[in-house]
Amino acid sequence: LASFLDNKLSDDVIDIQRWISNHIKYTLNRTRDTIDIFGIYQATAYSVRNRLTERWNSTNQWFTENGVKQVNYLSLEWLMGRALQNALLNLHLNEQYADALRELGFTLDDLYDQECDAALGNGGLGRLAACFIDSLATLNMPAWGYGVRYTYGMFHQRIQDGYQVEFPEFWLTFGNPWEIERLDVQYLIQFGGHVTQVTDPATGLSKAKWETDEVVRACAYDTLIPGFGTYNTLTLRLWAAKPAKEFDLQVFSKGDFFTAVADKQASENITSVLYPNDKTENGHILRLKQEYLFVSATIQDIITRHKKAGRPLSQLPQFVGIQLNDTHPALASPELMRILIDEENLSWEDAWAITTRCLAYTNHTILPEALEKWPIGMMERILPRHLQIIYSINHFFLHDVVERTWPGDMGKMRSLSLIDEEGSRAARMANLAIVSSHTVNGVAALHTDILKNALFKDFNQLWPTKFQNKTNGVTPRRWLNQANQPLSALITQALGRGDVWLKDLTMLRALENHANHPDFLRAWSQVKLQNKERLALWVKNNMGIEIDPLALFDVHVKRIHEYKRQLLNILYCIHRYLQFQAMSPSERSQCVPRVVFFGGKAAVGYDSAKRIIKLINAVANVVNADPVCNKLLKIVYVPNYCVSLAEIIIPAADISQQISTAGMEASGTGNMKFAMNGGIIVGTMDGANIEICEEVGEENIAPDYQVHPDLKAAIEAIQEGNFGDASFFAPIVEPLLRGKGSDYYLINEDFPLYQECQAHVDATFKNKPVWTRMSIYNTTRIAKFSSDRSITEYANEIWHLEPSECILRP
Ligand code: 26R
Repeated sequence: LASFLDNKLSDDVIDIQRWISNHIKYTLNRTRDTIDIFGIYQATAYSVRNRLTERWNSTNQWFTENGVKQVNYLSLEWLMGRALQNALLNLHLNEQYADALRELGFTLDDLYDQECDAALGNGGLGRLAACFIDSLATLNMPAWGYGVRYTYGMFHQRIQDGYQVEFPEFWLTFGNPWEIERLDVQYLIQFGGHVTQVTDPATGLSKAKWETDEVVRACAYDTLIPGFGTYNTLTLRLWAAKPAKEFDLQVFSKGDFFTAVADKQASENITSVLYPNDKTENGHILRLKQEYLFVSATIQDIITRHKKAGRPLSQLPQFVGIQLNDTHPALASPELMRILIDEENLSWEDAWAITTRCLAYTNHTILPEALEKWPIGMMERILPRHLQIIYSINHFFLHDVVERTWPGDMGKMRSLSLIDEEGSRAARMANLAIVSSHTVNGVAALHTDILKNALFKDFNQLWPTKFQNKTNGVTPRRWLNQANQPLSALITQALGRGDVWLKDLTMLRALENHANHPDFLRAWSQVKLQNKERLALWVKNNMGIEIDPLALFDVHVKRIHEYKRQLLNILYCIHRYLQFQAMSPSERSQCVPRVVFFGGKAAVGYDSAKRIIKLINAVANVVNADPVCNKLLKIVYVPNYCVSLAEIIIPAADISQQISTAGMEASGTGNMKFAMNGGIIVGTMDGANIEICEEVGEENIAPDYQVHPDLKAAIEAIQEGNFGDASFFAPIVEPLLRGKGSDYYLINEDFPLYQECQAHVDATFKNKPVWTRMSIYNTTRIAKFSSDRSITEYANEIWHLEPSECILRP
């Protein structure tokens, strides 16, 4: 048996074909008459998964045998996108698979399009987790990702009559060939009830006993994460809620079997839906239960794995790091405390030392409405034992730490307390996360400065060494190698050392030697044109709009939010349109034609964001239908912006819009993806834009603007009804006319400089060699923003984690 099990899959085309057909026949139960393209995709996915399984088993055995420290990345969101192409490219098997499938009558590109995105996240935070786990695997870091297996991830967006309409995305309807259901990995999760003090018969000491009144089961689903150019393969473990077997048999004994069974199914609701990132959804009981189920299952799993390795709990911090992706998993702190004290009988002091040595917290936003707070009453009902523990943590913190540092300073007490006492009382999850962690980090230099000097100023005074910066990064495997194969091929050819540069983007600097060769400039702009043609084709096929690939492609894609200022961009579009209308034909012939792309989703309950979507579409309708102006300006609202669409859109951009109100975008990661693909940033000095500018050089981004009658004219055009129902747009544009105080996002203030910047873009775009060189320098100088750099810093400065490359082969 052992020798059979140790057999390794071969990379021969014929073996690949044999495995695919075996899956068609034996896994899917299909025949030559019933197989279809989706079935071919599924069988191909299963055959790739087999290879990942092989590597995954060896990797885990390797980590266990070597007794390495492992980090656990806890995130309520994972925006993974598609898996097939990523796995084939990371395994260097895409050519063999392309050949194998071609002989069977299929192209890989057709198969890729069969896969739906795994969209278990809202935006930046979820996609960052996905980039990070690719880097963790590629860098041979011993790591696990933990998340939630939502039945409904991000909604599907359609634009109907210019409005956003949300539809559920049934991503699991046809099964998910990438996940492995782990019926052998399940934990019970308890809620509700009350806490009593009992005497421990063993020690005679009084201890807390949590008598719960609800229990569900968390069931593990594993997705295997291939590293690029390494055998190492990691786990992303997602939890799904299921009814527990161990429930209240009393309900059944009362005789109402059907009601009792139906009630039990309700437990599955806990993981049924991804919550949005806006304020309106805060305070939902189901979200609190979701966060707790996630955290409890994860902590139980981490402890189980630690014990299985035969280690005492006192050694947990030597072998386990736990990274909190924002405060969403902050209950990990009281949950770890509860398990260590109530179930493992450790003392408070020992439990606290272990907890704070394991945990670290990353903050991703300073917007007050996105800072989590849980009402005390709700915590009391759902998690009474955890509330008790939070009170105790707070008590020790305020008395032993704050009071000793600043005796009698009530102001400090109020700002540092884990409990918000103003208005109705609530637990502040950021404060809990900071107190419970050994390290707190921001996600860009400016953002970390704001954390240290404003949002968490008092905490920083108390523990100045606790705060660190870890500037975000994105994985070049997905955002260059996968999304932009023509550019990736050009770089590989120009550097002449294979594709090792995909593990070390600093190598791209060498391309600057070619930046004055006309042949290289031509090849570079040819690649951009090819990507623009691909996007133009997509737009024609899916939206029926004709666009000119030679026009300047100006792209603004990200979640729709007032601080990201899609409104500034569309007001500027209106201004341009009015200008074009006023021009003579000869003046118009001097202008640079542009296509302005918008894409992104508004949170379901975010009224202003939804009005902005409608305004963009209303302006697009008018402008695109204007025979005089539509040669010079087209506006395209790409519906359902998601990871797989980003892969088509980003490589096609000449410029990208990164124009958040200064101080509000923690980092941004789209900015890095565009620059990596040679797209020039039009941006404010916000988030990571500042650092990108430092790296690529001020001369290679469109100059910063800070912003008049032109804005007023644009707003009046809206008010006159030129873009439909003026009253619908009044709530978003009228505040801009009311003066500084009501223009919260500084659209008016920044408008003049934005105009100047855009004029500069037009002038530069006409000078092709200059423009192409700018594009090249963005790619060659983006190395810092590889998530490999971010992860290396986390490993060295927060986790103290060593790489460990698996050299076991079956
Ligand atoms: C609690 C709930 C209401 C909630 C709030 C906010 C859920 C999700 C969010 C999303 C936030 C935290 C987010 O996505 N932040 C983004 O993180 C990116 C990765 O660090 C940054 O690049 C980006 O600037 C930031 O907005």
